[in-house]
Amino acid sequence: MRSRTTSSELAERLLAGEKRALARAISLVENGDPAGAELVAGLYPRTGSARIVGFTGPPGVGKSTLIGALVKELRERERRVAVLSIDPSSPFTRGALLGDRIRLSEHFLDDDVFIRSMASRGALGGLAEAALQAALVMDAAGFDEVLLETVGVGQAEIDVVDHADTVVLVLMPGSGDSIQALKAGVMEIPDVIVVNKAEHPLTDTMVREVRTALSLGPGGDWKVPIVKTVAADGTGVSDLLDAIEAHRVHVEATGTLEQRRARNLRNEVLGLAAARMRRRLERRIAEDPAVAALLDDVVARRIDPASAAAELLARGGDRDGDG
Ligand SMILES: Nc1nc2c(ncn2[C@@H]2O[C@H](COP(=O)(O)OP(=O)(O)OP(=O)(O)O)[C@@H](O)[C@H]2O)c(=O)[nH]1
Ligand SMILES: [Mg+2]
Repeated sequence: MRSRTTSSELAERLLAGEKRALARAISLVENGDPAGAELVAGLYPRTGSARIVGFTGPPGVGKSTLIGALVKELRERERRVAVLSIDPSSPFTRGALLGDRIRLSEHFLDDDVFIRSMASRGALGGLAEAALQAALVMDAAGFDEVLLETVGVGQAEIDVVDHADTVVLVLMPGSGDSIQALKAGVMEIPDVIVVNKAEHPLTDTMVREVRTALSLGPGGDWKVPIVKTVAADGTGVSDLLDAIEAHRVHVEATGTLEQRRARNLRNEVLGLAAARMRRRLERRIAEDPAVAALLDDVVARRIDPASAAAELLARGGDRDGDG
């Protein structure tokens, strides 16, 4: 079959680090093409050597600009870098802005830099799954660093940033909501915190607030560094990279990298399964008249919601593919 031969050929070109093959592979997973899933399944044993760094934070704090500056810094340190920018809130590939910004720069012709954006368009709840697969193929393609950008919305079953070995929270002066979320323990403590747009006069106030919020938390064996950057002109970007590398050295030295990856992968499997289950159930509700009738019974107060949920699950017998 055509897809089978192209798939092994594609895998070979991808493992050789060919950017066009990587772009093609990501399109396959983005479109939910079975050839994409097959490709990832075959490549998975060849993943695990890339360092995955996740960047999260409120909209507009400068994550993409910062990543653009980091790519430049990483190239100076002779690393091969892949970037995946994920925007779950937009039906458009708004992250194209990131691609454009870097494409316009010297990296466009650089074989050792690969940049891709993904939005929710078409992916129908499968965005996180597609993004994780994309991160895996970037890893398999031999990039030393895979940078993931997501807006911290935290309402999905899986947050791609949890795939990372190092999580960087990007804030800017005035990101008060995030401070509250950190204080309240709603937001997981990141490994590195950036206060970007540090030319702003309220930067040091912000840094103090972050420090206070962190001091209220559990406090492990890693002291979360707070780095000030002006992504727009590159100020502090080298310090940020040093902080990210220090974290890497720390997790490797203490053996927590393996534990962390094991925990992340376990959560990914559960998250992916839960997301698929949810999509199946939603489809069932939309398509199966018996399920629609069950819901009507709940509305009419003939059956309570918990009993109806139990019945919905007990019906089982899925015939509808991969969910
Ligand atoms: N003043 C100032 N502006 C900056 C700095 N870094 C980025 N910006 C600007 O902030 C705006 C948002 O930057 P982005 O990099 O798109 O921010 P983002 O966090 O990726 O945004 P989303 O992906 O939409 O959540 C842009 O207009 C940037 O030029 C900085 O250090 N100082
Ligand atoms: Mg962005």
